Amino acid sequence: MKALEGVKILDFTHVQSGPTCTQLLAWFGADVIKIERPGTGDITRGQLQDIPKVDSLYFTMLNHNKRSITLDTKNPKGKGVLERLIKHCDVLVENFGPGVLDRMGFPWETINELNPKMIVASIKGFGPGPYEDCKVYENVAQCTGGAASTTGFRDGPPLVTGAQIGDSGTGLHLALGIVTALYQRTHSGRGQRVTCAMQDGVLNLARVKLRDQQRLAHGPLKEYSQFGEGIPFGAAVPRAGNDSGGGQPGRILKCNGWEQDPDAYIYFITQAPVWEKICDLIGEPTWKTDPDYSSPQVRLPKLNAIFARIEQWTMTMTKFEVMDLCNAVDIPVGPILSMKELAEDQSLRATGTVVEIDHPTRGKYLSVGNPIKLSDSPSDVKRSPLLGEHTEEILSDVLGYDDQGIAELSDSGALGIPRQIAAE
Ligand code: CAO
Repeated sequence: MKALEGVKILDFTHVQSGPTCTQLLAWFGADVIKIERPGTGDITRGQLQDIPKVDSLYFTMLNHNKRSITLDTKNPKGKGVLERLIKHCDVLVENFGPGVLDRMGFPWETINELNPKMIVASIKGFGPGPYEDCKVYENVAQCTGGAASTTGFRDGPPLVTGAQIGDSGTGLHLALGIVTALYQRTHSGRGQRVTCAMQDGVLNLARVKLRDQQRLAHGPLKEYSQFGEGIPFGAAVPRAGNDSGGGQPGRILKCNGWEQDPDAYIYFITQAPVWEKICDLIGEPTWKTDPDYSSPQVRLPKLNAIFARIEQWTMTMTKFEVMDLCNAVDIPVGPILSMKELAEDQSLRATGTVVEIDHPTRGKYLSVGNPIKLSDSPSDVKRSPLLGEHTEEILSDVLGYDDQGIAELSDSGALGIPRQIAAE
């Protein structure tokens, strides 16, 4: 039995943030019923398509282990089906634009009346306040949540990151809110609202930068490169390039082959407890006792020169050779792994973090499996559903519609383009 087996999720999500959340719940065993607009479905089915008329990887990689029903929830009969699904399910998850559920006729009060045990989980761009009515995408959240202003190099513009901390990060936060509310429901018997704003989710992930903002009031941030370079700090936390956020100086250094390979680099941390081992490895044993180098405090103003010396050493080897030598003496380092290297990594395949999936119209493709491993609830990754693949199955098996009921729904246009009724 899987951890969330028996939990029924009405998945009203689209694009990336919401689907990330419901995919996780599905991997843990929940029955996730995805409602999609007839005709188009989740807009990502058609976005960034690499194969014409085939569900995009954008969609397939975010919607595993779900069932799909097409339903026009603005159609009166479609609304009836939605009401029955609300009564049937434990959780409704949505990431529509602000006010969409209300306009559809399903504000929280109505849902709570239909099913007082239902947990209603929502992602919006912003929480209550001046921007609450704004629509938001990934990079908007990265910019408004503090990540972009603190990412990049001091003398360059703000940068967004390739990790989808706005969408997938907020989906993760929401998933935790949902299972927490489910747990509370076991005691209270009541549903509740779970809301997560993307700005808040990003700020939570950028919390060390709000830490640094407050430290600034008490003096310069000495672990930032700009301190060693003698550049004064301004009023706000600056961009710190590849400096480590954890108080232990770190940089990305070139390795052998960097001239041809854009990923021939390694993250190197001059962590205080392993300083002596670093000195031995790079061939500077006198730095261990030299009062100009032996303590973290005296090293701070010289970090650029120190890392330049370490880089002379890392450039003599591949990133993997550096990793092997460093890890042999417990020095943590991070080779910059490309997506190609990760896709080909057999150990990630063995753990199910990278999985190969077969899809009826696409064929085989790679996806990221469940990164959260439960020893008693293994995740098997099943392909994403085709648009409306489970419409009849859900109507009959889940909601108890008979053939005539399904035909009436179909004729009304609630499931898609109405059936042609023969002329009398
Ligand atoms: N049947 C009938 N209508 C449906 C439907 C269905 N099954 N599913 C959706 N719709 C309708 C909605 O009712 C809504 O109509 P109205 O605007 O007339 O009320 C309409 O589709 C559009 O909904 P939307 O505002 O959510 O979609 P959008 O493409 O305009 O905006 C997005 C997309 C992501 C910007 C917006 O949903 C949003 O801000 N979401 C919250 C934040 C979020 O999750 N962002 C992350 C997205 S991933 O980068």
